[in-house]
Amino acid sequence: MGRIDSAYMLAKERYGKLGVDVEAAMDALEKTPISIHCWQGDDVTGFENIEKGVSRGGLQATGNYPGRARNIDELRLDLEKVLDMVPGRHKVSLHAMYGDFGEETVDRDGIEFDHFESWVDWARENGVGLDFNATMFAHSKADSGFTLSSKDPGVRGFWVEHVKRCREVSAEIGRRLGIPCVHNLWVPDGMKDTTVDKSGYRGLLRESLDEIYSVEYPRGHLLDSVESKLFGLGSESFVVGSHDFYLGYAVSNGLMPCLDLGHYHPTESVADKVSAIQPFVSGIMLHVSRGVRWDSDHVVVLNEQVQDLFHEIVRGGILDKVYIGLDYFDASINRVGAWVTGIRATQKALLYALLEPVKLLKGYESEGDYFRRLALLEELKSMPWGAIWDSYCDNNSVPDGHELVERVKEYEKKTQTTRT
Ligand code: RNT
Ligand code: ZN
Repeated sequence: MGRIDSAYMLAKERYGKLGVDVEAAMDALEKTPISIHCWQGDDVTGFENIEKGVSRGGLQATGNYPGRARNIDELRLDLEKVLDMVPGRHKVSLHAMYGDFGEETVDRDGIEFDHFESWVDWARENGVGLDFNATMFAHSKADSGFTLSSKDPGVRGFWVEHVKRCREVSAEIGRRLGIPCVHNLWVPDGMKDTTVDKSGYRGLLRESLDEIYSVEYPRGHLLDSVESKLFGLGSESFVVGSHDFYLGYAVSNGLMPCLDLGHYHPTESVADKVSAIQPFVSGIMLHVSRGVRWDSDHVVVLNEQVQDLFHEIVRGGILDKVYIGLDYFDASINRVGAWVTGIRATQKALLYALLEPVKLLKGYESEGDYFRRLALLEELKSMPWGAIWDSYCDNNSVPDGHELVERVKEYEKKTQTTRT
């Protein structure tokens, strides 16, 4: 027996004693796709040939590490490299600005499925599903700070048309791949300073959303989520699409809320929201991210916040109601390495949660034996879950954490550093 196998057998035995079915945990991990965000590869730039405007909607990728993907071929090559280093089958999340536009000038209100057909072919070749996002920033018509809630009917109409088209494209992607495509909507709308007509802006956002979501698509093709935010650069005082606004809208209109880990007060627990929200919605979309002091979109690591989130999902038995997406962009380190590290950290958090003896813990809790509950929760932290992760990677023919670093460095040397 090899080193990985014998460590796995020992770990399996220890978890078995607590009543944990390790194989079932690995199975559940295998069946859970992570939606890999395409925008980590090129610092949220995209492939449009249009005048972009000055506002980036507060989205700021910082760092200038060499090797940024400069075009669609390079981005796909990088994504293929990433897929080679993560276990399981996943999805790739596109943004409207990442269409295959070639030399064509296509404004946001002109996008069509044709611009994404080559992504569908690519997804098929690489065994992934696709998700989609309307791009509501980096455009002159977003420079005022308002899109769907703009008081200018021309601006508002332009963005309504964009989102309508994005949903149409998403539904077609879902139909072609036979895997529902999640269309997530986030708008940067808000104000820097004290806002007097908050109701007016929220009323307009609601009107726009009503028009957008009045078009229905089969749920087998398209699922809709709406993403809230607490504040952004330039929208420090007021965000039209706040958590409360979108939660209300999602519940009353059958949409999924999208919870981004960077979009709440730093001490607010997103994990705790899961069991509170889930009875009232058809599903929950997640943007797993890491804020450092603010919504900074650092690479996801296995920290307490992410861990708590997955514990809540698994303990609540709602993994099948949750759609796990990533949202971070770090331009200060190798971008492929950033991608892989965050995806694997997310999967590790899920595995760790799946290995928890939930039944035993719930039993202690209902008996009122809180000392046993506390002691076991502590003990679990030093259980050999890493051996199970290593074995899972090995079964999936992907490198372990050490070899992975060498592979990223090799790719950097051979491929990424040739990009100037
Ligand atoms: C912005 C939102 C949004 C974006 C992506 C690029 O604060 O988190 O999800 O990061 O659409
Ligand atoms: Zn997000």
